[in-house]
Amino acid sequence: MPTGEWTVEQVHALLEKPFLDLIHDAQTVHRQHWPDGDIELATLLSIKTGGCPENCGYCPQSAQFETGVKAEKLLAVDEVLRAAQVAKDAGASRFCMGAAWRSPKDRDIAQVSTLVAAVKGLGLETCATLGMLEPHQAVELQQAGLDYYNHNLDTSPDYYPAIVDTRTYQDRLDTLAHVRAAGIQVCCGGIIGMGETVAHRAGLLAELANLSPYPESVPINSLVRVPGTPLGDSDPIDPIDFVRVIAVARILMPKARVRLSAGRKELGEAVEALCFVAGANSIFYGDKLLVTGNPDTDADRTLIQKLGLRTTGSVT
Ligand code: SAM
Ligand code: DTB
Ligand code: SF4
Repeated sequence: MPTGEWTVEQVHALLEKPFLDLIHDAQTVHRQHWPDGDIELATLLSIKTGGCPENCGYCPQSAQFETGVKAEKLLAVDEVLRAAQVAKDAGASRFCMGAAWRSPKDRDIAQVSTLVAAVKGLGLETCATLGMLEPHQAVELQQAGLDYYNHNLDTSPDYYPAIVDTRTYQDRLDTLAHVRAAGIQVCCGGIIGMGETVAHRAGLLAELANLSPYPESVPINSLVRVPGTPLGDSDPIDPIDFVRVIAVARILMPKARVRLSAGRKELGEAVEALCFVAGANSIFYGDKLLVTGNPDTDADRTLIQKLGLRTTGSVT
């Protein structure tokens, strides 16, 4: 996949382009690179919920905040397989397993490897997000059949310390490098609505686009404002600004799956439709994200039918 050298200033200028010009440019790039125009359906499951030692200011699963999320143990294989089968039957093509870990232990990796192999056996693409990985852990997951690893940069390098201080941006980049070296495809994106400036958004997008190669999947989350987290009473985002971020992600990373991720309940159908025009071609599909809500599958089926969207899996 080709990688462009984008400066933060260039990306900032794109974010501030007249809206109709920006959307036209993004849709043009999108049509060139994705002639089928299909939308990927990815379903999430929290396989290990809550009790995380990190202090990411947006996250309901940190043990440092009172959010009402209880710490649970890793789910058993049959529970995960049941959820994966439901996702597959509903039309998902990718199944992403999330764990509230800072960095898994080797015995966690062995257990997750069993889960990955079982889910892969159902004919689904597999993705996992487990926190920071060592190189040998990434290799073990790849050998178990892991197709994608999700590890978000979340925001720009300069704004990152305002959001989390229990790890560094470089820690995130190191894990992404280990994942890439192990031959796992990279899923990496960020969150909009954490009080960041347009320059910070440009910094995040430039960082993602300049990864070499850039990620195969780019989840763009709109902050889910969870009471009890430091960012729980952040100002809501302007939806047009969110669409701009999707459009610029499409222009910078033409071959990536740009995923409309957390926060879809608040965006509403019309803004989501604009995001598809701007080049989003993946959504999280299923009633729940990790611990917070998502539009239910019936609502998404209606949206898919209303817009006549083609999807990677078969939705009936
Ligand atoms: N613990 C692992 C990690 O941090 O990489 C994996 C799970 S963590 C919940 C995965 C991602 O979910 C975070 O990097 C962040 O981008 C996203 N996320 C968490 N809470 C969110 C929220 N309230 N709103 C939007 N995105 C959120
Ligand atoms: C991503 O970028 N967003 C997902 C997934 N990758 C793991 C997680 C969103 C979490 C939203 C809040 C919650 O339910 O915990
Ligand atoms: Fe832990 Fe991940 Fe939540 Fe941060 S985002 S607190 S690392 S689960």
